[in-house]
Amino acid sequence: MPDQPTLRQVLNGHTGQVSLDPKLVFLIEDIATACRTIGSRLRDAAFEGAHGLAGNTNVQGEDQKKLDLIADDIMQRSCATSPALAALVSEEREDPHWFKTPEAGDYLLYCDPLDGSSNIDVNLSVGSIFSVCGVDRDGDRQLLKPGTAQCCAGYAIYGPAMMLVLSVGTGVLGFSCDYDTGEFRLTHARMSIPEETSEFAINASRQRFWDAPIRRYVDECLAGQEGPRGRDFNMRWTASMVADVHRILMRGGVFMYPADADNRARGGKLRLLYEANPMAYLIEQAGGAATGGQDRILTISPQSHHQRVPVILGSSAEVARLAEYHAG
Ligand code: P6P
Repeated sequence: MPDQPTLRQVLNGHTGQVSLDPKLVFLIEDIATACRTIGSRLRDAAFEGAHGLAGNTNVQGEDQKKLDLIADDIMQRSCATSPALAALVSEEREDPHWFKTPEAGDYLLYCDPLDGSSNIDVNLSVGSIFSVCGVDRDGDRQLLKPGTAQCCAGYAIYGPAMMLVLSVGTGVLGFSCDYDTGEFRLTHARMSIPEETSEFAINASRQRFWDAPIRRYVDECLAGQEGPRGRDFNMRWTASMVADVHRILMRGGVFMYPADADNRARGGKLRLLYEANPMAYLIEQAGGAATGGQDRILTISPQSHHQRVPVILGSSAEVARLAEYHAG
């Protein structure tokens, strides 16, 4: 029987790592319950005929998988009764879902209920991403907050093991699911990113669209020991941001989904409120850095709920090098 502290014990301050508003503890536990349920639905999907397309598209114009909608419904139902949750912004919903008036709720939840869903039907890692901000006391319905306003961010990764990785501003905590009891237990007490790395992640099939700074960075990595970097590099691309970010939190690396000639008119590929901001928050809490190429992601002032942004994040020395190339 594992004896590591449970999520509830950590959130209630038993390990001395966090001290939280009890209403935020309730919300994080409700999010964890949703992720646990999503994880079990993914495991049973083949038996429930839940694979494949739902037959419609989301606000992004992307084909929705059946499990995208199932995960969104689970997240909404699990958090609907959370005592302090005012509103939910979801990748799968065009408009925010208000549970309570801003006066009656304390927190706002932004989520990508099932990230990387193109991996589901081929049984590769996917995840759920979440971000929490406080409600403005003046009661306005302002949901467009910069990443610096987050009070909690994290993800669940549905891989060989199901994990919940989160931060409330005091470092990054990793919890593994004990399938016998369903408890999330603290197995990674302080996740941190090495400053240096020899591993990069980018969708190389987009090379023809890249700007010069990205092309230069990747070419130098590929040149290996004989090149300007003087060492060999490894490349990974999982088509699941959660899986790539988790690998970087575990062993370092740099993840790039930059603006390019093809996506620049749309603002980039990844969504600011429920992908870039929560992941940038985690990466910075783990000692890394996160930019759109040069400027810090967390300071971007959102203009719309589903705004897309370029993302470069990971080991700080590599992110700084890429910023230098962009400046040059
Ligand atoms: P591509 C998944 O759809 C996602 O939003 C991220 O999880 C992932 O990093 C990226 O898109 C993959 O994009 O162009 O490689 O399919």
